[in-house]
Amino acid sequence: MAGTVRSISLCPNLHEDRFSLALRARLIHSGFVQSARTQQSNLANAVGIVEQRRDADPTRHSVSPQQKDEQVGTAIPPQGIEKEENPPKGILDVLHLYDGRVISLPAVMGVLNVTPDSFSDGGRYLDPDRAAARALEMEAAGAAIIDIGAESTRPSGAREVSAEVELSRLLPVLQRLRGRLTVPLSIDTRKPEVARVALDWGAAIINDVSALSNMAMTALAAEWGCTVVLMHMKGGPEDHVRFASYRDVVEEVLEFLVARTTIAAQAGIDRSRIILDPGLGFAKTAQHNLAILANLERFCRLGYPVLIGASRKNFISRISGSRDSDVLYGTNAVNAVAVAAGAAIIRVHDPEPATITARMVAAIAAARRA
Ligand code: HH2
Repeated sequence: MAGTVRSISLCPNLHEDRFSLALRARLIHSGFVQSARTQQSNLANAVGIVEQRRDADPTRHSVSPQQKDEQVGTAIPPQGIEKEENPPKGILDVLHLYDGRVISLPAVMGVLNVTPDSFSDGGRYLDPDRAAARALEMEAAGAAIIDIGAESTRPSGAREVSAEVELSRLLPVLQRLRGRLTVPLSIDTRKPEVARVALDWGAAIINDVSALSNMAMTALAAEWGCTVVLMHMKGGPEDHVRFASYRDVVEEVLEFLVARTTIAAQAGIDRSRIILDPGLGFAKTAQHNLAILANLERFCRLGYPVLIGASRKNFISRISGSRDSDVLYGTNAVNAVAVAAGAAIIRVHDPEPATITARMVAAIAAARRA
């Protein structure tokens, strides 16, 4: 099994290995194979995880035999879901990936945009060496997942690019990260051709801002057994701003996400592989974003891990001010509220402050439950 696991990042295109991995991950999830650290659920244990990780060989491959079934990520204790919500056990305090790795929740997802035009870091990481260095830097700063995207979805002026262009930006970075990045990679794309290549190169999560609107993407996720982020948006990245109109934004986004989970389940995607995201800033005004954040517990009560991507978005600078420090503090405030409400993953450009924020809020939530 150890050789099988290693082969996912070193020998792309080995279908048998992929299916062995998917099967093992399913067995772990269903309890037939016990994850070594699944039972850890308090702050002391979480700190222990980090200490063990620091002792581990820092040069190990992205999916090494030792790393299999290990929790990855920071010393953030389990999230603040109220007991009476009775979330499905083993899903919300940890996230099991198809390759056997386990992420402690809440977790920080570091954003890496290898684009010329992303709204906040466009052009900074087009050079593959800089991009790879940034991924490793974010990992060192506490990111438990690195989300890499090669097409901007910014609210104004985003242009769809071809799969070839996306891949030409992504591949050199994936090549440089292979064997160097310890934490899981997520691929931010709407295109199944792009997602397939990223999975071949070791990605474990598909972050699809169109919530699997392309059936080929749905089939791909089901085939691999990988985790998928289903995000709410109306329209596409090019024109979603035009669709920022709702009868009741919270109800409509909830209904949309529940409907997408049904479609995913019908296509054979296990519910343990689904992460939900209300899509802050996508076809939403500042008021819509605030309404969602004010009602975030309702999203978390659906029983799926919830991802919140507020980092540096327009509504934050409108409220907290537009200097870099204003935007950072505003982002931290949103992340604190999100984790307190039960969000499992916060997607950020600045992993270090997000990690500290999440750790602090989650520790308070754990104390409240104790
Ligand atoms: N936001 C952006 C991109 N991808 N994915 C999810 N799941 N949730 C989000 O909120 C989200 C996302 C936009 O941010 P960024 O990647 O920094 O910008 P750009 O799309 O311009 O590259």
